[in-house]
Amino acid sequence: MTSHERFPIRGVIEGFYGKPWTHEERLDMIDFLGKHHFNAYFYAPKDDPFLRERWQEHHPSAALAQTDRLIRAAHKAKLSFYYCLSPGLNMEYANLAHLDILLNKYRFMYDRGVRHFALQFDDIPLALLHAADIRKFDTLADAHAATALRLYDQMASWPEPVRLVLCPTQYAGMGNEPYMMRLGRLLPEEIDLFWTGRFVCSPFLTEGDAVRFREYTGHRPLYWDNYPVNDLAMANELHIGPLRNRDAGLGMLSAGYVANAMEQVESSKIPLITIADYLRDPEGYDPLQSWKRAVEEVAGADDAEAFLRFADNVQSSFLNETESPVLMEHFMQFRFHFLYGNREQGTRELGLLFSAMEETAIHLLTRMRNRKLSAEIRPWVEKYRHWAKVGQTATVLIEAGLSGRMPQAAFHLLRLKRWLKRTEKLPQKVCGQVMPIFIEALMQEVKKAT
Ligand code: 14T
Repeated sequence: MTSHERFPIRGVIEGFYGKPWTHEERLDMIDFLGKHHFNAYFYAPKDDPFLRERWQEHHPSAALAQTDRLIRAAHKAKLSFYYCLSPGLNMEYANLAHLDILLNKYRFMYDRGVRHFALQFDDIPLALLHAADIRKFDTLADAHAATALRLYDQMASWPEPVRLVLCPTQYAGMGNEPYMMRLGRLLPEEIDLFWTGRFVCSPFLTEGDAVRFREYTGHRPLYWDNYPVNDLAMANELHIGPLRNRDAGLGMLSAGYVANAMEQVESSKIPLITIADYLRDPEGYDPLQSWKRAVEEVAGADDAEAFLRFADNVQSSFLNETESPVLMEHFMQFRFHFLYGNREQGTRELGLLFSAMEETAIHLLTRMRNRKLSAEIRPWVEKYRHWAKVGQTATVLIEAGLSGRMPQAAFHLLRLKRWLKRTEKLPQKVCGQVMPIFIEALMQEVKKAT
């Protein structure tokens, strides 16, 4: 086996569905990546029509002027700028005119200084659709390999060397699917293949799977990790927790690691810093320690504590099932006090907990230094503030019940139901099932008492 640098490609891909980053956000992200040990930025927003639906057309000149500035900024930051085209929605692979248009579109960017390219066939049907393609190719893998090989061959005649990365249509799985095996066998090892692991969003990426992927396809995988991305069905989650469950040995077994980021560019920096830590030292990587440092850097030292108190309730994702562990512990202790100890003291502490929760929310909404971060997380903080209101109302209901003031208790029960309804209308995922479980338990107590 040839000697191999650890994670040769360390990148971030703007590869999500939804509102693409603005030019300023991209410049800021490129600067950020350069300072954090990354070496590649992949330009691939799903909602830039000139990369996908209208791949045959050139970007309008205003967009091109901006791309020129991004390319220069990336090179200044020592990042490879990957220009990613997705022609698969309607391309006829057998059509030489289509191949020429595609090649010319890459060449156009080559002339503007780009040396890194991706050919993306993700999220299209796994079957050949055009009659000419069905006549010419046995399988979709043959068509994709022929397209990539022809491009790569023609790129080889350009003055300076270029790199080509390919995103397969079946980018998730074990690597032993017929499409993936055939594609891998037909392409030389220097054309890297994107792979998201066993699933589109893989809870674990393991050394064993990486070794098998290489045996099946003849390629070390280029990880496309769908974290922290939160598009489509995940849009109500905010992925601000640390990277987890990626084996330490992937560096030597892969062609690299590319993280798909969130539309929320500032929030993305938190998990991306933990990813940078993992890529720099996978054996020493400690998710929680890295996360705290990342929050201090992005939110700022003055606001880090408040941010972490909030983020404790916004950490669940496919990487981590835990939600609101601190809140849960408080509820466990409250139940102990309520059942066996000092009920008044328990209830008082509960009230303090929910006031602190509201105070944290207001701090983040109004006083956080990083205003961009504050604006991005606002819908989730609003949900958090609503849960604080639910909790406060529940507490006064408990107090009224304990002291036998039944008319007041009935009144607060109505208020509680109203707050609960308002809160449940907000779709953001905050506190997971921890608050609903607490309220459900309280409602059962109320039922018993009446
Ligand atoms: F190419 C890929 F490796 C990939 O992950 N493609 C998309 C990606 O752009 C998107 O951001 C990501 C997370 O939603 O997942 C892929 O898109 C999907 C995946 C699905 F399973 C879109 C719809 C799906 F049903």
